Order: sequence, then C-alpha cells, then structure tokens
Amino acid sequence: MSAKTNAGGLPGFLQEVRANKENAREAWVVMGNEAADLDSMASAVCLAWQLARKSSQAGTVYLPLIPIPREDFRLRTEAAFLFSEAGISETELFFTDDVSLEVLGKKGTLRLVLVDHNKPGKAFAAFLPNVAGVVDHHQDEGLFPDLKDRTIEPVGSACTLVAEKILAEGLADIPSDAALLLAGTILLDTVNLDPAAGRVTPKDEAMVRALLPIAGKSQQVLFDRLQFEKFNVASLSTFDLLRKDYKEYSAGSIRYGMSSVLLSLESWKKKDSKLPEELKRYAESRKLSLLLVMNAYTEPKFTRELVVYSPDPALFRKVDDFLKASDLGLSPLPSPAGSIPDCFGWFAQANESYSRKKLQPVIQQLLES
Ligand SMILES: [Mn+2]
Repeated sequence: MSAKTNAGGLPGFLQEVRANKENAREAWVVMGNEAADLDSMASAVCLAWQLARKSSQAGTVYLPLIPIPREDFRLRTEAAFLFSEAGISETELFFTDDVSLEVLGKKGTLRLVLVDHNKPGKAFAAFLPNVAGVVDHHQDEGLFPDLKDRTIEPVGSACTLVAEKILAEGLADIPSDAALLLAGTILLDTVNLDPAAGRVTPKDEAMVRALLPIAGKSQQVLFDRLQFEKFNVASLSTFDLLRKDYKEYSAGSIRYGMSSVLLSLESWKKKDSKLPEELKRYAESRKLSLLLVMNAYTEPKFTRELVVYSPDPALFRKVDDFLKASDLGLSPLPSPAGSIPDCFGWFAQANESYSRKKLQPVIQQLLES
C-alpha cells in the first residue's frame, strides 16, 4: 500500500488495510488491551495510521486490531458513538473475527505493536517474541527493555502519546477524524482535563489544545456528549444489557452470574415487555443456576435495585430467604408480567454499599454452605 495517502482519512486507510492484509510481506498488528476500552481502540487505529504514513516499505500493512469479538463493539457505547461521529463504521474496523494472529505468526509475517498496555494478555502470551513496539501510559512491566520503538510514559491517556507522535510530524497532515478520536478519548480519560480527577498531565492538555481546532469541536460539548453516551444504554437489548458488565462464578456444581445494569427496573420493564423471559433466556445461554442483576441509576439520586432469578425453585428459595434476611435492605417491587414467583425476585435495595464486589463473596459463602 502507498504509505503517504491521506485522502479519505481513517476510513480510506482502513479500506486499504483490508484490501492488502492477506498479501502483506509484513503484517504489523497494532493492538490495544483486552478490556478494549475507547482509549485502546482509538490509540490503536490512530497509531496504525501514523506508522503507515511514516513507513516507506512496500508490502507492509499496519493493521489496528480490537481484541474482542465484533458483536461486543456496540456494548462500548461511548466508543460506538465517537467512531460513528468520526465517520468510521464498525464494518471498517478489525476484530478477533477478522484477524488470526496464529495464522500470521505461522506465516512468519507478524510484528506486534502493543498500545495502551505493555504486557500481552493471557490470550496473546504466545506472541511475546513478535512484539516490535510499545506505546503505553501504564506502569512499565519491564518486559521489553531493549525494544527500540518503546514509549512508556505516565500520562492520562495512551491517545496523548499517539497524538504526540503524529503532531511531531506536522499538523497539516492529521485528518480531522483522527483528531476527533484522539481529542475525545483524552477528554474522557482525564475527566475533561480536570486536575481534581488526578489523571491529567500538561502533555494531555497540550495535545487536546492542538487537536480540538482540527476536530472542529468545542471541548465542553464533546466531553458532555461522550460522558452521556458512556451511560446511554437506550440502544441495547436486554441480552446486551446483561452481558455489558457481567461476571461469572462457580460454587461447587453451581454456576452463577452477576450483571450490573445502569438502568432502573421501571425503565427496563417499559423498554422490554418480555423482561422475565429474556432473563431466563440469558441464564440458559450461560448455563446458570442463578442470575443476580444489580441495577443502579443516578436520576434523580443514586439508587440500587436487585433481581434474583433461578430456574431451580429450591435454590431460588435459599438465596431469596437469605437476601431478605440480610442487611441489604431489600423491599419487594411489583413483578413484571410473566414473572414466576418461585423463580424471580424483584427488589429495591436500600443499602447502597452493596456493590457486586461486596455482594459476590457473600453469595459465594452462602452457595458453598
Ligand atoms: Mn488507557
């Protein structure tokens, strides 16, 4: 691919990568961390673009990889919003469904650039010898002391370090879509450059100042919108809401799951008239004996609610009795249509201190008893 193309901005770049990825003599995969937050995605895409622009090697492709399945992209609502605002469609991005590091590794063409982390996650540990570059803002794990292309600096966002690399080569070249991705991400990561949040550094601030005019956005408007979209789950189905922030555990033969959902039960019932059936379907799909859903919302004030579901009435009774007698401060809420009394409990939770982190060990102990 031609290294100097800029026309078409990031979508044009991503299309070129797609066209050339199979026949590349060298495939440089630029990858964020496995949590795949906005910083990891935006920094990977923009760093791949910057590396491609800088490179003069024919037959080399720089591919930004988001290490999650494609279907999980929409769960990151702030990322889905910002990429779409930048004119980049989900279909143009690369996910684990699109690219196999195993295949590239066997071909001998793989070079890996880690961004927003500096130690490959468990799933990628086998590719340690392929790592050829690191750009990160986390603590240095010391794995690559001799790497030439290695930038590890404690700034507020990995996007700040990527922006610095791009801007060092001249402002005129940066497409407005890349400027928007980088500036928006830095704002979200530093809580709008607020010193009180303890994340922002002078470099984050300098990058935002340089990028915003190119992105053509106002700082406050962009930050407020991103902050809103981060918690805007209106577009998500019940199934997606349940898996967006989900953790699974086991106690003996009992497999159980706990979902955090940032929506009131009242709104959820309105949004989905088949809520009980959908909870049941989710639990079945994960082969769960027990599903706990912890609802939390802030309008008008911070409130917690709890849903208990088990397909097994005896297990349901055990958990339900225990929780009602506990200090969670549960009081029953009206059951939605289709709710089976022997399997479902719907509660307001007065004791706000019980987050998933605090409730899970309690449930574990109960199930092991
Ligand atoms: Mn980060």
